[in-house]
Amino acid sequence: MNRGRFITLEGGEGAGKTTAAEVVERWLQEQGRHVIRTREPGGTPAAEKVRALLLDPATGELEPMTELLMMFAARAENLARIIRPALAAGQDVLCDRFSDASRAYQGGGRRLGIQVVNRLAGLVHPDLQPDLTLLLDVPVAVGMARVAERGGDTDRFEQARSDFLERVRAAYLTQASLEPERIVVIDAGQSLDRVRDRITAVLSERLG
Ligand code: T5A
Repeated sequence: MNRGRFITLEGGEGAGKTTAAEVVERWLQEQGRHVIRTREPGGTPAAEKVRALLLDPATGELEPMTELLMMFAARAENLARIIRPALAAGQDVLCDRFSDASRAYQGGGRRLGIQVVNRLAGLVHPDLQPDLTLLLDVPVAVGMARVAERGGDTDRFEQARSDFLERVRAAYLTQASLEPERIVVIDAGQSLDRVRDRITAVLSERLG
């Protein structure tokens, strides 16, 4: 049986990944694909507990390496229990964030650098990379305004300073420039309708 396709969504805070996920899932289903949706950190009961700790503002400051290792610990669980079995069964997997988020947030934002993240990725998923990554790119101020408008409690990362979020954005864009075959940058500062249309066009072009 052919392995399913592994598609990831990335972006800074308030970029609109949730909306994008719905567009991608519907498009794949219209192609007759069985789609498994998951997210990181999270996706399994244990990984969701790690997520809760990582996102809770009450956790306070963590050593950047601690934060990175926790992201990869959760990822190892998600890979073993959700992602790999689904791909092996021929199902497509749509994952809200994956190792590019570690490159951007811990590598760039927390200044650990890309090499250390790549070494962990090489240990945890040496044989598996996303087939397609949609990077929803939005200026930091626009994303944060959306988060504020959405209301509700903000998590540990949404409370980060804008210079941290600028480094995250820059690291994402650098990664996209290094891997243009895998990572497609979507201008997520446009209206929702335009973002939806662009995502659909990219999916047709890359996976149709
Ligand atoms: N993290 C994660 C790491 O640091 N390292 C890692 O390795 C990993 C895996 C996870 C956090 O963990 C960090 C990064 C994250 O901070 P998360 O829930 O995945 O948290 O990430 P968030 O960015 O917090 O997810 P959100 O659900 O808050 O944001 P979304 O999904 O990007 O945005 P969404 O779709 O909810 O949109 C936000 C608001 O904007 C509106 C929406 O309606 C919504 O109200 N909106 C638009 N408005 C106008 N025009 C558009 N084009 C719009 N698109 C969306």
